[in-house]
Amino acid sequence: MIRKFTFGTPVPTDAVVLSLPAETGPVPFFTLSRDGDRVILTRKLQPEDCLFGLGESVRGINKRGSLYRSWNSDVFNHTESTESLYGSHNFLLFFGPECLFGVFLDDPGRITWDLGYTRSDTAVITSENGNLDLYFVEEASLSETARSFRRLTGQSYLPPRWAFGYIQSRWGYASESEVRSVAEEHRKRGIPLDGICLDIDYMDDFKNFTWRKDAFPDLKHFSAGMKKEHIRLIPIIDAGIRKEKGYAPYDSGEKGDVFCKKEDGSEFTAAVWPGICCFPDFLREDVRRWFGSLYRPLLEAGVEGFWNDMNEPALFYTDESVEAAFRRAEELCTGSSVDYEEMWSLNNAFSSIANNPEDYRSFLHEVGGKPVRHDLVHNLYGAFMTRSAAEAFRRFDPEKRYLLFSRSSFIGAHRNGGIWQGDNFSWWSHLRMALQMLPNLNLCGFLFSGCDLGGFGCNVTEDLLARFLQLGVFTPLMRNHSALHTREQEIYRFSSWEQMRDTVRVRYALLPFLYSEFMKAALSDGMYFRPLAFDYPEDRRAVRTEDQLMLGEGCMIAPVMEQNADGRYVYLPEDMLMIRFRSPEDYDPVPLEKGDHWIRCGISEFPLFVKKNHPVLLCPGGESSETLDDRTFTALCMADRDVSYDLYRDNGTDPAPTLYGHLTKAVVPLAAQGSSPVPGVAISSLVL
Ligand code: MIG
Repeated sequence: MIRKFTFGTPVPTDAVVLSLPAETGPVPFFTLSRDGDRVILTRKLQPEDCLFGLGESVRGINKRGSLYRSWNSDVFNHTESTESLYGSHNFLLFFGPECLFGVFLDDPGRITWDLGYTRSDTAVITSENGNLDLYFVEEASLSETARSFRRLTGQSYLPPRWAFGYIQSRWGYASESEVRSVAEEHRKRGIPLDGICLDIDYMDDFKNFTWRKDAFPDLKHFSAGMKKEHIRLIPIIDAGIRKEKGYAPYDSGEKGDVFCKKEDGSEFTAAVWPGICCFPDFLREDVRRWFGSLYRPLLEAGVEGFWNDMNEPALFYTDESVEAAFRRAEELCTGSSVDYEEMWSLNNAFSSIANNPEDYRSFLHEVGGKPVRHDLVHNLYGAFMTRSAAEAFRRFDPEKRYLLFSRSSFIGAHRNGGIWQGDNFSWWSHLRMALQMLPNLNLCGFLFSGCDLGGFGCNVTEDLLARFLQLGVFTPLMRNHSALHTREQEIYRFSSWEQMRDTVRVRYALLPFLYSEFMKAALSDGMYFRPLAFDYPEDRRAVRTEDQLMLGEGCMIAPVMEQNADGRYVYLPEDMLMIRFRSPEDYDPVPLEKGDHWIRCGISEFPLFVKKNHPVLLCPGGESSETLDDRTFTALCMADRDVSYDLYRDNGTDPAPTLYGHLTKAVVPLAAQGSSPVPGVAISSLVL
């Protein structure tokens, strides 16, 4: 059951697809209060209550105990205490012995989530603007509540099949020859690869929708050549458009009056990579159409995938924010020296030049012909940029699925694209953070997601990259990405590249299986990754497990996330089959009983756990998703009855993926168990 309440005059956010009548009268589950514009929801928490949700945010799977703010932010450098990341996903599930419901604030402005932070027994959710639709979702189980919420917000984005391949990315690849060499280094070593991202360096002076003619003289020819080798180019597009007469996107934008303005009617400008930029008003339909049409030359050059960046939007500086800092400096530096308090003020004055709150208050959008201050709808900007791109791809070729993932997002954008988890660091703690974020992203609809494997900022270590990749085997987006000036992070840069290659090869052996698991989750409004609580709500241990995830219908992952560890403890809420992988050809299937287990996992090993009567299908793999042999499978299953498997197998780009069928051939005959080298485990081969 879904109930809706409306406060003030909400701006359309495109978050929900069902239009429900708003109720009047008291809201359920919370005490409601007002403070000026603010709408405040307060609820007592019982000791055992757990909170799941908030999508992209730091800390645990269970969000209880901390404070979060919905305010999309460019936060390279984020840590455990960062309150806001790149996206705002305002859905939270309350789960305890006496409660089970979800609350969704369809509110694009700033929200504070004090989830047992100020008082450990109280949750306080504050909408700062007070213009919002408030939804309560109540169903019989956690999974059903999640499903009901997705019915409200719409089916998750479906990427093309090739997007499940391994993608190599690095800020700095600047020419055809560099990209070609990355491709060759992978191919020559047998490291599977499906895509290479082009970061801002492919552009002419970082100007959107241009590319450097010296470095990419014939992009169409180049991309066609790469595609023949089953490698896609995935260029980046940023939000800001450089203000420069003679640059076509600026000229047409100015002509169409598409850019956000200040109150005095002048164009709002701020510096980002290309220098001084204007910002398209993505909230306007005509502007989305205009911006979307700018992707066309790249689509015509054969590009089938994009990533959208800097769309919080990130602002390096404005004239105003620089002036304010200098003014403050002048105020402080009246004498010849400053005391330590003044020194810190000075420091703050300059560090708030970027992404300054005043700047976000200083420009306007147009909604329904009326001006709306940016800060009141801030969290929609990236989502509407994604929408603009997705709508353009559908217009360009309605028969095809494109890859699209964005940095900034809001619920609703999950229908149009995936997201990556932003600028993480090459830290073990960020490996754990990535894992913990994934189920909450899924809960908010973002199934196609993954982190920068190896870590974006600072220098990766060889073992950390290996462990990141072992998580990446299971994340729908499997992309190795790193920042300019950091240690080179391509697999082939490391002495143990063969082990990492084998890890990627396992991904490809599992690709048809993981693709099917993804499609089943997406098409049924389900979750690809779930907290263990969803499958074992009665199991107190499972409910509090923070370092393992359920995957698809019957799997569980538990990656090693500590340096120098030779394994880890894993909690099995029921009997499961462990498959400890070293390569697609070399793995240990081990049936394990419910309970705690020390699982040995040397640096080149990683486990997958599978519930009884759920087969895992391994194919022989291949160097790309398009060349892998997906007709020959080894099915592994701990079975006490005949089982079958629903396999999705299609051309990978049709708008609707097709179910190959109830894979009757995947029936694992009980008899096979007798001949299995592992007692109790059916290992059968099948050829489609
Ligand atoms: O200010 O395009 O998150 O993935 O490599 C940094 C350069 C801009 C931020 C993205 C990152 C990308 C980088 N970008």
